[in-house]
Amino acid sequence: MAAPKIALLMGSKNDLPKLQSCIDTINEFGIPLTVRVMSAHRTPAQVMEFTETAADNGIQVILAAAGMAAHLAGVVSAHTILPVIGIPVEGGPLKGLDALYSTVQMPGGIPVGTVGIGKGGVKNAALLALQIVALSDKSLAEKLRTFRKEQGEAVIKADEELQASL
Ligand code: RP5
Repeated sequence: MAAPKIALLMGSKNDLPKLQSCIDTINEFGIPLTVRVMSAHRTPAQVMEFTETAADNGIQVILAAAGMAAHLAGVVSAHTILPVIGIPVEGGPLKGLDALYSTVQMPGGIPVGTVGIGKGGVKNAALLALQIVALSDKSLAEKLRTFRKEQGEAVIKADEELQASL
């Protein structure tokens, strides 16, 4: 099995169903992925150990997903200069707004690129990670261009169908 180029970390196994589309998207593009449960609060030593060795292990980008007081992406970013994409997980009493603020409002010097709450954000996290890997992978870049083209064609077709039905 090829060494993973992308890591997806989540703060709780309970987050997994909300992240499945991220995993599916990365798998569809054929890029090796590792998926792990680790928590900035509950297993801080594991987060640090994984993150500090990630680059040497061939990881090119880390996705860090957490809900509520979501510190995972920030803590990960504190321990690596790999690009870190934070995914605020929807849920809890505040529906993910707490996770969004916790993830996006990083102090200057420790960046986390943060996607939106919900389905679109989860998909964009996968695509953004793939686009980072594509900087050094021409075949992946071509697949991403094809994806964009087909996505646009689907919108044009939907518009044509709408016009025909009016
Ligand atoms: C966060 O707290 C996790 O990412 C999860 O979204 C939330 C609640 O975790 P559980 O209590 O469901 O394990 O750290």
